[in-house]
Amino acid sequence: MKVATVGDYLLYRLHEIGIDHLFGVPGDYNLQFLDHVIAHPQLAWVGCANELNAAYAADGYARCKSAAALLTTFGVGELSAINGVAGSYAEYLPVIHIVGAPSLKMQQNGDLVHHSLGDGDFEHFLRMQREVTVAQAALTVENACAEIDRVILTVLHERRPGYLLLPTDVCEAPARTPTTPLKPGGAEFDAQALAAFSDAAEEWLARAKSVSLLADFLVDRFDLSAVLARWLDETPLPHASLLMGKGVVNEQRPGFVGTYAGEGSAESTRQGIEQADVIICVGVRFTDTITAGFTQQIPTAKRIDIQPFDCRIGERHFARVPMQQAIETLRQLCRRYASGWEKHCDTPPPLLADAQSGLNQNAFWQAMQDFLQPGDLLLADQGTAAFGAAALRLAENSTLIVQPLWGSIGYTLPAAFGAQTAHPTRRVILLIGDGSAQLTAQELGSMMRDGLHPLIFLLNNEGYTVERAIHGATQRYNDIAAWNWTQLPQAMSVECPVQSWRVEESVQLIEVMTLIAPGERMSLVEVMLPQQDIPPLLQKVSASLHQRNG
Ligand code: TPP
Repeated sequence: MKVATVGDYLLYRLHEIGIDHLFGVPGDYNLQFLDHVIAHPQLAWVGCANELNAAYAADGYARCKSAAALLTTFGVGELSAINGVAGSYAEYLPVIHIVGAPSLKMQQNGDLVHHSLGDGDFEHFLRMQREVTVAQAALTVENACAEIDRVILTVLHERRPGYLLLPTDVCEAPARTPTTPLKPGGAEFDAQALAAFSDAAEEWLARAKSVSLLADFLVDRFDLSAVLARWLDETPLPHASLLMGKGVVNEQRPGFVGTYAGEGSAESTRQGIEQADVIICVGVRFTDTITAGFTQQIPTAKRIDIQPFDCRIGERHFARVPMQQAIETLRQLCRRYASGWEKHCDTPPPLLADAQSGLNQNAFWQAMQDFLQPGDLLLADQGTAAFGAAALRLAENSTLIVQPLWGSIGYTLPAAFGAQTAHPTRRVILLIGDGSAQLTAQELGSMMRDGLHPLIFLLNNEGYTVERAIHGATQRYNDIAAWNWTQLPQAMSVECPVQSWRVEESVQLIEVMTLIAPGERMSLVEVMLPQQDIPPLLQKVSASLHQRNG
């Protein structure tokens, strides 16, 4: 692609790092840039219904590709997106947020232009974005190319969002095709610290009688799932992930004991992890909702903790020992010492059989378990959906997208749009509550426009059940407007290539599941569930949250 302007240069770099789509909403400060996007031979524009959804879609895309890009307009657009970008920051997703801004000339004059606060200060929003991005640049004609490179490299290194403010005249300023490719620097590495880490780990592993492993989302974010898989294939230690990183390990592999959630875990899962002499944690952050309120029993005294850029063994800290080197070191040590460790571990318990015939949470999750296929890409929103999905045993090569730390409801619907755009041939299954879907439902229209075909299970339990479980079970504030869900796709697409069903009985659900199983057409299944029914993990989490808020 020929680079003639700064706008072209930016697109060249985005494409170079593996981005093929740009999500966003037009505005007059980014329209010219959009002409360059449309003219780009490989990069596709993906228009969204609003900027919040676009940010969520970019986040979903970044979970499936090397990075994502988001385009909004100054002030009104970028501030609508900021919640989504903050989610990407909290949960480590490399999203490059490009904001089309008034020209430098207007800014220097202090013009009272639309979408500004009317005080001639054009940095209000840049200052706000600083809190949720790892690198920012207000581009000028002089600095543009170098700053674009710096921001992109920082985003790739830290796996968190960056911000580029692109004034209209800077976008059109001349630029040249880069002569050298972007070279992401590796994590800072200290050979001495690694040797000390290796010695200390050996001391622990040589005398351990049992060793377990917890892996979580940061393994995925720093692209080390394959490295971890090699380790676990060689030495199938008793292992688990937490909900946030569910899918990071193959749940069908020997040694997998279930999804760990502190006291919210199945007893055998908990014992399989907690009772080992040494517990190796890789890429784990213990946050409240995935540990049933910090009830994990993983004492520092028996924990080896591997983080992206440093490690700990007990109280000892090893700076500049990156995750990849730490994993390789532990893999070698496991090969040497694992023969002396206890081998028995339980497989994850099956979902509880339900004597009742009615369609309830239990029946739904059992049916969903049977529905899963290898390679599925699931998304579960932050209601009963995510807490129910925690108990599923995923098929091989499956992915689960959840957002339990940022926990912004409605996130998964546009994230499914982003994920399916990245993986058009995978079967995408969206599990979302009626309350959550009301926040971002507009993006169904964009998915239909683009011919995408996720299978959507809309859990209709008449309102905010997860909130009812925490507080105000029957209060009006936990009710929502009753929508006619099965009619919605029709209203959102003139062509409407969607099939929709409403199911009230388990047998209906199972029958519909067989019809939609191939995943070749977009399907919306409205699943009617009891208003106060919640999955077991959520019972424990909500009790803990209620107590903490009290
Ligand atoms: N607003 C945002 C953006 N995010 C939130 N997490 C909340 C509000 C608070 N909140 C958490 S869960 C929830 C709310 C309002 C209700 C979710 O209801 P629904 O999607 O219907 O799921 P259910 O638990 O009923 O299955």
